[in-house]
This record gives sequence, structure tokens and C-alpha cells, in this order.
Amino acid sequence: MTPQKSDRFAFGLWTVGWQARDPFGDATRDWLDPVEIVHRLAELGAYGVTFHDDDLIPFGSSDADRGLIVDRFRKALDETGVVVTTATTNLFTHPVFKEGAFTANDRDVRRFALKKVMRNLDLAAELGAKTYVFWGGREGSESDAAKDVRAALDRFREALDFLAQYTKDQGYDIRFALEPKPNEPRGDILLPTVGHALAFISTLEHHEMVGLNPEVGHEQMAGLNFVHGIAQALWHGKLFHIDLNGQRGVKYDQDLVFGHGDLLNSFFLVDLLEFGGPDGTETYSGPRHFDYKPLRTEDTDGVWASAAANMTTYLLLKERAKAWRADPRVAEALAASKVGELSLPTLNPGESYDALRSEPSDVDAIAARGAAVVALNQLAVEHLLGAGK
Ligand SMILES: [Mn+2]
Repeated sequence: MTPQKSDRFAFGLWTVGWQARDPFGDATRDWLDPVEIVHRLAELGAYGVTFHDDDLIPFGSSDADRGLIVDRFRKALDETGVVVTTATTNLFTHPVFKEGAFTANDRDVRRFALKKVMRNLDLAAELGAKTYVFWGGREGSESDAAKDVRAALDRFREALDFLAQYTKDQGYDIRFALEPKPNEPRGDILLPTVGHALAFISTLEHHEMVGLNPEVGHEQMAGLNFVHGIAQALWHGKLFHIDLNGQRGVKYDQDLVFGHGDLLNSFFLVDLLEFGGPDGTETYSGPRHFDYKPLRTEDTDGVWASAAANMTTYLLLKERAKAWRADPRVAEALAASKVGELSLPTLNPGESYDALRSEPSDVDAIAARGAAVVALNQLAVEHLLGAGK
């Protein structure tokens, strides 16, 4: 279970670099140099690294400092072969964003937010990122009186249309990925789920270059099934990126290690990503990106152990999913549950209304059929527990 570059695992600088400051307590760990992070991730077998502008270049840095920081970072990338897969903008930490960024009521805030994104898009392109993530953590409200949601969506669309046009005009090979989240830090965040974001994307001027970056925990915070959300994102051709982590139910955003939340759902997620395509091919070819936080209890050794744990868990689930699919008992159970039959269109080609209307239906007999779901699910549990044959 040693991760290889070909596994395409990536981590944000803000994940392993999190100093574990929370609303109730101070940092429990020292600052980690992004250069050291790149080297340690490479040693662990990671392929990519991602960053918010301010993770790499502290807010308010001079141009001279900025140049030095970028040069050091680029040198670390060159030395290790780690690639920048993805970048994003911090539009949430500085107090200027307390009431929003693209959708702040104050127009001056919105104009500053656009400039901040443009500047980091330039750096993202320079470092070779192919995906640019938008997580609107401060886009929302705590009062229904304080935000005109329809106007806010107009401004959100205006921002994305403008930044997409900017990206095209610069000739950057970058696609956008929106990251939904229901709440935290705002009481209610705009575009709270995969479904909300998908509907919004369809209204954008450059909708073809905008997709999703769904995060396991964010959907689960809303009590939603992440595998269903990912399947629908795939169905729309909008799974541009993914944030893997763990979450235990409807509560604050835990950002646990991948698999340390709903393990069975993680199993089916990996199965869908790796083997859910035609003839068991992968459905998603982008980075397997971990957006987690090492627990606040851990020291620096624990940070690297948790980074490795994400990758090991993913690889174990991939191995188990492969074995599950190869098990003849699973094939039998899938047939008994008629899972494949769902791919048959409900109507015959060219069937008339009358042909359908006149077909007899033995409703009682059909209703009496069992769906054999538990046996199928139990086989997944057994494989997950290493008891599969
Ligand atoms: Mn999260």
C-alpha cells in the first residue's frame, strides 16, 4: 500500500500545514514551511500540492517578498517532481471578507475580491494548475433580512462570468470548480450543496468551463449521501475535482482523515471513482485531493502519519472494491437485485401510448418480489472487513 505518483494523490498546503487553531483554542503546532511540506509530501508518495494564495504568500507581502517565496516554492517543486494541480483564493480569513466576498453587500469588498482572485489566477497558471477552486465560505448570512439572496446570486454569477472571461482572455488552460458547503463559517452559505451548485452553473456565461469540487464532509454535514452527489455530478459531466475527507454525521465540519467518518460510503465512493465507468474503468481522472485537517491533538509526527493514513485508506478501499467486484457472489447478488436492469430503457423503441396502456400488469405478483438488497450490502461489508473471498 505504498502510494505512487500514478495514484494522483494531492494535498492542500492548509491541510498538513494547519496549526490547529480553533474557535476555542490557540494553535497546538508550529508553522510548517511550504517548502518542507512539498518535500515531506513527495517522500510519502504524493503527486500534487494545492494552495490558497495566502497559504503560500502571506496577505500583504511586498512584491519583493512574493517573488522570493514563489522562487523557493518553485525550486521545491522542481526538486521533488510534485506538481501544482489546483489553486484557490482565500476570500474568508481577512476581516474585509466578514460579510462576504463576491456577494458582499459592500461593493468595494466585491471589487477587492475580484482583484485578489485575478492575481492568484496568474500565479496558478504560472505554476501549471489546471483547476481553480471557488469555495465561498463567507458568501452567506446569519439573517434573512441582511442578504438579498437573488441579488447575491446575480453578483456571484457576475464574478464567475468575469473571472472566466479573464481566464480565457489570458489564454490560461484552467477550469473552475465550485465547492459547495451548507454552513460554517457563515450561518448559511450560498450554493450549499452539489445540487444547488449544479443548477447555478447552468446559468453561467461560460458554463462549460465551470464544474464542481464536492467535499465528502460538506455534503454529509447536510445529511446527504456523498456517493449520490458524486454520481449526479458525473452524470452532468461536472466532476472537475474532488475533496476527500471524513465526517461523522450532521455537525461542525470535522475534516477527518478520509475513511475516518462513514467508511461504507467511502468504500462505495472509491468504487464509483475507480471502477464505475464502462467495463470497470475509472469515472474520474483528476487528482485524488485530500482536504482534511490533522487532529488538533497531534504533534508534527502525527501530522505526517495522518497524511499517510489518507492515502493508505484510499488504496485499501480501492483494493477491497476491486475484490468486491470480482466476487462471483457479488455478481449473483447484483443480478438478484436487478441493478443492471435499471440500464434498460423503461419504454420499448417507438412504443405507442396504447401499447403501454394495454399491457397487463400483475401488480400483486410484482409487489411480492424481494429486492435482495441486504445480501448485496452485506457482501460489501464483508469485503470491507477483509472477509471477502
Ligand atoms: Mn471541510
